[in-house]
Amino acid sequence: MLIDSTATQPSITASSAPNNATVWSVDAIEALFDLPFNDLLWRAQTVHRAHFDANAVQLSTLLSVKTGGCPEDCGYCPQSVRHPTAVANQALLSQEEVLKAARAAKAAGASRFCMGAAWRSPKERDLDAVIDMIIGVRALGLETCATLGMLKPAQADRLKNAGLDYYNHNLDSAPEFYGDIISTRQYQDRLDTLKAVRNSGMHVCCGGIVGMGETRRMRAGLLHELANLNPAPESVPINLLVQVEGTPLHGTAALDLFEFIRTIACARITMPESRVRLSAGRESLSDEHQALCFLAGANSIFYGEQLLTTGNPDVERDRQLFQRLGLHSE
Ligand code: SAM
Ligand code: DTB
Ligand code: SF4
Repeated sequence: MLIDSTATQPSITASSAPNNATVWSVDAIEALFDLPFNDLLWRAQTVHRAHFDANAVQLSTLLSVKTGGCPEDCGYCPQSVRHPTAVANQALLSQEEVLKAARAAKAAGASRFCMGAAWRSPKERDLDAVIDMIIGVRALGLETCATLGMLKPAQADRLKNAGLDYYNHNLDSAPEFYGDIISTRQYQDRLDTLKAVRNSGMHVCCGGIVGMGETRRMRAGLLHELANLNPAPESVPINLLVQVEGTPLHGTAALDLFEFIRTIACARITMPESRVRLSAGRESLSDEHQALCFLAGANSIFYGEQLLTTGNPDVERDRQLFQRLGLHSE
């Protein structure tokens, strides 16, 4: 006998807040994670199709504009000055170096160019230089994104006025796990920066990392925080920890990749209108795993051979994958 298990499951739904915002509890998100894999993917794909072209994937290219030597102690990050990694420090690039990379990204087909800096927070003169980069990249016809660490409201306003389209600042983990990973800044600091970005009128890019030794409930807790930012971030990068030698998290037990795909599906269901980005860690995924991530509702990737300091699939491999899957870029 064939049984439709979706018909026998208790319904898992979000409730509505007085201002009509959708509210997802950690319990409800954990219940999504607990669904049979096929039911979860079916549900995610249904939500995905109601909001997006199911075969379109947005392409963002990353460039590290200032590398290494960061005073923060994020346990996953090869750029922290506190971790003995092989990353070579690089001072802030010139505008011309950045524009050269942006032109190449555009020629390869990227629609957004993301500039990352290993800072706790930018100084005013750093911001002056990054603003010149933003103006130049935008003039090439690319969307712009930057991730520069914590921002004060006036700094967010300056970036918005310079034309920055997106600011990336991740929550990284559930609140209760955060202190195990980072001690030099608090969860509330991150929420404050996100508020400054939102209030400035820029689009918010905010996600996290899985595979850091967290529990399923903590993965649900991270998505709970993201989905309830109200409004949810426009762009949600889901990173699979890239284990770099010398970082405290090197050697963490690898996450079951089905659990990674479940995380993407739960992000899609709880943030139906957001771009969910299959982010760091893609180089270690097979084509088949990536196809399941797209089926689960991922509709954005980092595109180009390099993330910030670690590798990413090369452009040719991605072109072939898109062709085999009938995907097109946006
Ligand atoms: N310094 C700024 C900050 O922390 O906000 C901007 C750059 S920082 C490298 C941007 C994000 O990259 C981090 O918040 C984290 O989510 C992600 N990241 C860094 N190292 C990673 C790793 N080894 N694996 C997966 N994601 C990583
Ligand atoms: C995000 O969520 N992932 C990107 C981007 N935002 C800045 C960074 C991934 C970094 C992976 C490790 C590295 O290359 O240094
Ligand atoms: Fe510094 Fe950002 Fe790396 Fe943390 S994630 S150590 S803040 S570069």
